[in-house]
Amino acid sequence: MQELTIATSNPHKVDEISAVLGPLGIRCIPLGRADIPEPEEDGATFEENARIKARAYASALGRVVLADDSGLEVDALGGAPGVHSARYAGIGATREERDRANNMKLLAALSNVPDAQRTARFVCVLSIARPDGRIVAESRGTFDGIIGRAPRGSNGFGYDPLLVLEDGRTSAELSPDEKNARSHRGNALRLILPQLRG
Ligand code: ITT
Repeated sequence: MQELTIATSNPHKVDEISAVLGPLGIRCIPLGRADIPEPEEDGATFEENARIKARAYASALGRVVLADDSGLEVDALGGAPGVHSARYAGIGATREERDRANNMKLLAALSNVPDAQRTARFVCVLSIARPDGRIVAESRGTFDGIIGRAPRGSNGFGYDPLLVLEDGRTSAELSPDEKNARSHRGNALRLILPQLRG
């Protein structure tokens, strides 16, 4: 069984990535160390931020790592919150509090926007780096929907309760397997796999 370190502070990402890669014989190792300073994600794109994280953690650990930069693009907001999705509202001591505040801010920003203009998508960029800083694989996946009028569902994390899919359910109403089968992260993982094998 191969091992791959998942360079993220977000346990939900580790769970989703492990659920896809585990059955394919890749054991995902969480960071598990609090002493590595989180790099500043000051890139203008998901690609730049994914590379920043992958390089920083690969160099600190001396191991090949996979990093994930992701977020929500809302068309009526010109693509915001985009790369700023994690700290859109800028408040909350815990991840759950930050997610709730982000969802409330997004609903308020869209309160006057009609349903037809509430199109949005999750984006996930995965980047794999070696300790010398070389990026050896990269992929991007997306997951389309519209932003609902109120949060629904208790699975997933982040903006999942607000992204309404074609079948009327939100991303937070999908089981973990259903989400991975359709999501930005699941799609990015399926695209990076052939590069991993190489
Ligand atoms: P790391 O940087 O340590 O990986 P993070 O959670 O801060 O953890 P990002 O900087 O990539 O990760 O921010 C991603 C944010 O985008 C995340 O906090 C959510 O608010 C949102 N997001 C990403 N993927 C999502 C998903 O699958 N479902 C719902 N929201 C998601």
